[in-house]
Amino acid sequence: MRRSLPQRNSSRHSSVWLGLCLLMTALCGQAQGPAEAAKDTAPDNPMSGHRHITIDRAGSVMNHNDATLPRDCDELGPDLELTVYAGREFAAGVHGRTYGYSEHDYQADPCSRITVTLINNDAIRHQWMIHGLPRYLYPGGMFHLEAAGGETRTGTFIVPSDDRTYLVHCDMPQHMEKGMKAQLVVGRGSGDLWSIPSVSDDLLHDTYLPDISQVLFIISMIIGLFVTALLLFRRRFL
Ligand SMILES: [Cu+2]
Repeated sequence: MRRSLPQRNSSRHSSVWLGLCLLMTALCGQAQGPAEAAKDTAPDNPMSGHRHITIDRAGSVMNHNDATLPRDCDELGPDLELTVYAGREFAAGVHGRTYGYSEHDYQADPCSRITVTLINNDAIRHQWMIHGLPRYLYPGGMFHLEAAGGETRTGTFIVPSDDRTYLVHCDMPQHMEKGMKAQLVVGRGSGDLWSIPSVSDDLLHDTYLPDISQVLFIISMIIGLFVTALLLFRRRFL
């Protein structure tokens, strides 16, 4: 009996090691699952992605919906097509602005089906993102287009029936603050949003010198030089 005890211990150790190996194998197998899933959503694959998003290196379309009506719409409203250009040229000459859209104020009838084409004229990435849509139909309450530099993306969404003003913007850092902010007015809307270029005033105001400040500075310099020359002339010759 005493001689057979080490053999029993050895057998128990083998069982423990076998169990550990099986457990590690199972964990490794689980770890490969997300990795394989990540390959499916890699930007190299144009058909990849989440259920609500189509994405590749050139851009993305999120929450495209051209068929399902919001709950409060009995029937589909008019079709509206918006072509929006994005770029620095739409903010040229405006204090505090760097980026802009070709239009910053859009109008739509209730229950409209709106197809937006975002054309990015810049070399950097821009977005056209609208907020406040019903979350039961649009996850996160958003519809979202994103186009890399020089690229174009198109997508469709259907708005609810109520009169409301929706925020549209580019979510790249500082792009909204620098001018890429717009609004979509459905029906009579719910009031203009602040700081919409060409529509509403900024909430906070920066102070700038008037545009004629350089001219005034030059004129004052000329007057100063003239008066100084006149005084010197009087002191010397009169
Ligand atoms: Cu942008």
